Amino acid sequence: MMIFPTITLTIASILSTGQYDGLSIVSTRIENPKQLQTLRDAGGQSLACFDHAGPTPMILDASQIKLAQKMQIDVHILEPNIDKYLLEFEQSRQQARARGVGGWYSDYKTWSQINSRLIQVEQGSPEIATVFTVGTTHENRNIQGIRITAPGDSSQRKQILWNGCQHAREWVAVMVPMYIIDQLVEGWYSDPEIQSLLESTEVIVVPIVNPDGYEFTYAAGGDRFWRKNRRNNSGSCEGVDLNRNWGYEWNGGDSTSTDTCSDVYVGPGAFSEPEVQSMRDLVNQLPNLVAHIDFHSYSQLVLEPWASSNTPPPRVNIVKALSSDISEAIASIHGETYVAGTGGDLLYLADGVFPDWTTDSGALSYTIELRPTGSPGFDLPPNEILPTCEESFAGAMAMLRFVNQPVSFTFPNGEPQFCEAGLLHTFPLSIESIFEESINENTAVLHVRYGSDGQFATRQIQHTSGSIYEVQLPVSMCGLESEYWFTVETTDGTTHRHPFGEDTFSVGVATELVGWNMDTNPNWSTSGLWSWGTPTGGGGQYGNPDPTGGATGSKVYGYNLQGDYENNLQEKHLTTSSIDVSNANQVKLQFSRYLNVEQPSYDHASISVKANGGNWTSIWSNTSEITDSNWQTLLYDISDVAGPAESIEIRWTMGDTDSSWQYSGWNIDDVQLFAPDESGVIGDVNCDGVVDVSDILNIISNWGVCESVCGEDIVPDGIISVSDLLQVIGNW
Ligand code: 0X9
Ligand code: ZN
Repeated sequence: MMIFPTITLTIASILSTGQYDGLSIVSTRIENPKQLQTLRDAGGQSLACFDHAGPTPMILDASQIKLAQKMQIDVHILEPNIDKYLLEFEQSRQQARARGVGGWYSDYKTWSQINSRLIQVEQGSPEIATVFTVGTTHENRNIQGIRITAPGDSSQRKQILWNGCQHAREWVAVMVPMYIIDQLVEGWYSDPEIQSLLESTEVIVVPIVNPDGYEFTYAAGGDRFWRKNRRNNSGSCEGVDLNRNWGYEWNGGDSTSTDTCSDVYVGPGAFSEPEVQSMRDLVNQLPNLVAHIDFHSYSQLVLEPWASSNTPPPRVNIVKALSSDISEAIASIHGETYVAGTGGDLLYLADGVFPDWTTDSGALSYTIELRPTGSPGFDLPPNEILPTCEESFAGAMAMLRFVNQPVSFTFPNGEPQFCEAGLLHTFPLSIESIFEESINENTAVLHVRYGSDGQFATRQIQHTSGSIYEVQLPVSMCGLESEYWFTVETTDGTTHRHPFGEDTFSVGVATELVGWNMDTNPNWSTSGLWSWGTPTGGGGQYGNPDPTGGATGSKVYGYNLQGDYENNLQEKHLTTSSIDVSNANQVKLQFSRYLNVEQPSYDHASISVKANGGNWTSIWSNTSEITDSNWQTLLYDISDVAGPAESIEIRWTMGDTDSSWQYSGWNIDDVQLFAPDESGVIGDVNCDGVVDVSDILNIISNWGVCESVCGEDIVPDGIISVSDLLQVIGNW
């Protein structure tokens, strides 16, 4: 094994520098940006800027830890010996390489290894891949990029930019763009979908925007925790934070600093850095740039614009539709949650960042913070490189598909889950054009059938106003779920289907056992500041303020309708009266939620159920900070507790809470208990479970128009006709 001595040498050289002597990796509970600034000014290094969602990891020496404690910041030592920690990480890399699981993705790669692989990709697939130099750094390294698109004239194709590693220490953010390149190139030969996407799109990937900094994190005498580039600031501290150097809101004061020693140093001027200049010039040469992802680590987030303010970005619905597509696609691979939302809600505001600048240039732009969620931060174990790449590729594919599907369909109030049998279930649908195409508002159509077989009926969807349409979804009388999809035409005559391809939506059928729309006071029992009434939009010291009305109507049950919950709160409950569920063996709880609460290390919100006067069983409690800025409809299966019971009570709990950071707490509306219907039989008109002559007779005697929903209207097009007869016969 020739490779052994070199590795030992690297490890030895890491150990020999002594640069981390006396330093510890600590977890701090920073309360405000000023505290962070004070620690930074004293020479402390933050590993995650300022993160209001929880503890901020930092590298501090003994005196800085004392200073933090003096400011009443909780400090918890995670790693007292950084050299030992880095040595162990180095050993885990060595083992991962030796095992070789994941092939090229078994371990992180240096700048030159990345460049060699880019060249290999180009040499293997010159018809679709072209390597180019984006620009040159302070230390004269080339920033390399690759363009991937089908052969032929690409001037009319949409363009997407994916880049990694503005921040030197975020190693996995280099591997992910490399994997995307590999998969697209491989897919060009084997996957018809990727072939067709590359015929309509040009993909530009720049895996390492900051090669000087990246090399410094590997170098003997370098620093594994380096973030910035390597500008010589002619003083004791080097480097500019490239992701603070962009010309959009440059040096605006949100997570920025003019101190050269700061990790968020903005640089001497907007676009002062060669790396940022070259990426800017690249983007300026992409006339059809429609979407951009700037990959970072870590926290597992899909961050929407703007980073620099809480103002909604242009095309906010579309921005959110794509981030939720990306987040869902990521979760579908290994089940990992990457929360989608704005920086202001999920992380912190930051000025002068790359995706804000591309957003301003008209693209749909995101920051993706890769694995892990927290510890061990930048040193993601090598065996997680490949899974991180796989899930991120799925996210990238979601973006590729999205920009090639120029009409976006979204459910402003969420996708319906269960509907009552035999009713027209009405809900809003938003249909928006993503690019220039305009939508022909009279052509929105619902395609629906009962059960998962047979002919779909079509029903017109009415336009309400703006991008909003009203869907009236028929729900079968006999327990069959409704399966459905939508189409709309753009004025160029093209029909767009949602969901894409052959996919469909479906809603289950359920009977409402009991429901409270909160328009009248249910008079449930309360403690603390729980009360019924109209929320006032107050509070929001952290997170978002309360709403100013209900999900429907104006009244809700809320914890402090005037504002935030209290510090040092004991559990305070809102408890329903006793509910009879003796006739249901499966019970689902649905309600609308508008909740803001700090993460559960500090503050708690929960829901519990008790059966037959027994003990409370928790069915949900917050597992992270929650900052709702919209009403959401949520569904919980409470059959385990309520299924076998005669009667139940449900309670919502606020608290306990800790001694600081107040949020606006619970708001609750439209509480319903459902019992799902047993599945029905296709073709069965009278819900007796058999398809027979009585069903035919029913159809004939009700021949003609069906107002609302009718059992005889088996193909639910609103007319009882031959198509319904044929369904009966076909399912005899
Ligand atoms: O601070 C940054 O530049 C990014 N986070 S990182 O930990 N990788 O440094 C976040 C940039 C985007 N930020 C917001 N949307 N707030
Ligand atoms: Zn970063």
